Amino acid sequence: MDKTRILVTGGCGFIGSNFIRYMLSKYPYIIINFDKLTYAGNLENLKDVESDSRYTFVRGDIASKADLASVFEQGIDVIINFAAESHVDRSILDPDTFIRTNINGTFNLLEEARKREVKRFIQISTDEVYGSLGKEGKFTESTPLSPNSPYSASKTAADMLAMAYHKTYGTPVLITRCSNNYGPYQFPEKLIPLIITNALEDKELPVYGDGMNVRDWIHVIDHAVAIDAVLHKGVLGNVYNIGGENERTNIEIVKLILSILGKPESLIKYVTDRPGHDRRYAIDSSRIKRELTYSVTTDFRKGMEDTVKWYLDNRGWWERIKSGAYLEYYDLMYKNR
Ligand code: NAD
Ligand code: TDX
Repeated sequence: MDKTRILVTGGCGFIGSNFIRYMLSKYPYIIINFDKLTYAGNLENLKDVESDSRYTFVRGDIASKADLASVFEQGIDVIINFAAESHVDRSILDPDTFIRTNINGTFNLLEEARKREVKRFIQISTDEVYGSLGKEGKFTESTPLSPNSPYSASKTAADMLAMAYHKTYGTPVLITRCSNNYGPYQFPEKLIPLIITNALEDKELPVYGDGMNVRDWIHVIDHAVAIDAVLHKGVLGNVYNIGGENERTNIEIVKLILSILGKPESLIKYVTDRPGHDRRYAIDSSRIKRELTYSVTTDFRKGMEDTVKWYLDNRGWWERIKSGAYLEYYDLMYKNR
């Protein structure tokens, strides 16, 4: 059996938990999930794999060198860094933790990778590092980095550190930059789960600005498959864009959810725009498709119907989140809009 030991940071969040489940179902690897359990980390997301002997959970903070040292002493072959503060609106309200986790945390992981000679370090980045597009064009891997929010600036800084470690120390870094994910276990502060769960509760659906901002949506499992390809076939030092080939305006997404649920459009409420709101993201994924023979397989309509069904079938999961501390943030976020 292959005893490769993979450290997945942030594995209790949305993408990390889907990725761990996917990897355990496909490979014999040992997975160590290292997560701080912030408001966004939830042990329930991986309840079904807890008894798998190849899986271990370690509570820890990537911004703490001491927490990291103890996990690295056990031996790590591969690092996949999902751990991050991930919500743009929160980064606008309170950027501090974004700098600490996304920049200092990634720096600490790179230092461990350098000292302990891990075989691969995959930095999970985002298309937001490229900034905003007008009506035409797509981000390629060589588009200049031009982040607009504290969140995307912190992710850009982490990418630059990772690339500098590759060039200076030969650290075996690979970077992925994916577009907007959707699917099960996404925290209900992000557009799609917020709209689904608010609609189920017959609450207002806040749409920022004119609702015409465009995102390129990808199912979280298609993202997991792309990371799998980068892990096994990616060339060290490369950046790989990952897109869903599925550009939609926000208002289209909201109306699609309402039509799947059979709820009225009168729930929609246009609210004050997000400051510095990026207008359009579109990804050119030709490199990963061509060089790593990757393709997206989830049909968007089917993926959205399955996602809506997941939130219907897992009401307890999101009701517990929405009745807790998250409410405070929600009130702060939407009270003056
Ligand atoms: P998420 O907010 O759902 O999960 C983040 C996880 O990281 C949580 O489990 C949290 O507890 C953990 N975490 C936060 N700070 C930590 C720290 N200091 N130490 C250890 N763990 C910590 O985020 P997500 O949507 O799953 O995003 C995962 C990664 O993918 C992020 O790096 C994000 O930038 C990137 N990304 C997200 C998207 C998207 O659409 N959601 C798209 C592209 C890239
Ligand atoms: O209530 C809302 N109303 C609204 O109109 C929310 C929460 C969002 N929006 C808009 C803002 C964006 O144009 O919907 C779009 C999507 O918003 P988010 O779900 O917050 O995602 P976004 O800001 O695009 O960032 C996401 O994709 C890239 C992730 O949160 C990041 O972690 C990832 O890097």
